[in-house]
Amino acid sequence: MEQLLQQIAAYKQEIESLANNGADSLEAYRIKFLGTKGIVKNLFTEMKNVPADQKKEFGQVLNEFKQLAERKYESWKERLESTADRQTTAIDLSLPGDPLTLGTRHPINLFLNQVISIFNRLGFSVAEGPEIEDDWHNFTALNIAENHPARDMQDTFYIQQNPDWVLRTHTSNTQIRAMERSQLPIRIVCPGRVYRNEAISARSHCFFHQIEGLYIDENVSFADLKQTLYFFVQEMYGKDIKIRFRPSYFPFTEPSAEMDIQCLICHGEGCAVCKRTGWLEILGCGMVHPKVLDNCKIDPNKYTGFAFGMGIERPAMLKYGINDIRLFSENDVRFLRQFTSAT
Ligand code: 2U9
Repeated sequence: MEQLLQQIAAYKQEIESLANNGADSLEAYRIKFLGTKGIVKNLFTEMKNVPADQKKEFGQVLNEFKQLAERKYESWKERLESTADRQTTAIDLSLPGDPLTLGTRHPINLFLNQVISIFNRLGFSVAEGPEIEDDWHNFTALNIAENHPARDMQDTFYIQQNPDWVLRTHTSNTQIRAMERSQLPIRIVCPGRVYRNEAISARSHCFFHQIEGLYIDENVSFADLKQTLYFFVQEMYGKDIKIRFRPSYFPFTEPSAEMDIQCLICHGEGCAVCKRTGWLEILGCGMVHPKVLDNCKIDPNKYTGFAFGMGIERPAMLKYGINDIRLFSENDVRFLRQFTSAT
């Protein structure tokens, strides 16, 4: 009797310590304790060896133990069933999935990436530079004189703490830095944000984006410039695009020119977009001024180069049918979500 009671106490402990694992463990438990050859059955067969005067007491202990083992089985089973229930109701495979909201590329970057990819194919790599720039890299090195109107407070944002610093007015600062640093030849395009102190309207903003290009080597000619830019617009707007060059003036190039493409809307007939001229001005360009080469310690007698610059917002507005430049910088997701493809 004593021995049996000890045995039962040990079984009770075992039952209490069971971790309530999965359905497999539950079945193993059922067979071990409650099965036809299980522990409970075996203990009942031990009854016959218990002295008659102790049978009643032993019977009670045994019944109690049996109930404990059965309760354990029932509660364990119940728990398993209820979690299985929850799992099947939580994931209803017949419901439509949650849509994955993918981000979209900003139209400015879509346009810039296309321009960059065309110049990549001609061997130009991308160079980037600071948006807060010193006077030398934004103006002086570019042959923009002290009294040039571009430096005027009306056009340039100056940094209050240091009058030598400006918000760059073009990405040309990056070309100057490349010329000061790089091994020749140089073949780079410089995309980025630039700042001008202008009133904000549907047509103009106090910051916008540019891409400029620079190619410096021995024997680079104006013919190279024309062919490169012609290739660019053909890739961008189609093989049949018509172009023209008009003479112009920039302090950092000599000679300088502006390049027009035939109007994309009226194909030269004259319309509101091209102001009845049949042409759209798309970029400025020229041969790098010898003084600019000299400023960057490049020998102008040995090396020549061409440069160009174009604004991004105007042609991007034309391409995507956007009528207000402010939309680019308002971050309205209803606007941004409309640009879903790479084109
Ligand atoms: C270096 C030397 C020369 C870059 C150039 C232009 C002409 C030009 C404008 C286009 C529209 C600026 O965004 S815009 O307002 N740019 O017309 N940019 S040549 O010439 C350089 C640049 C760097 C060292």
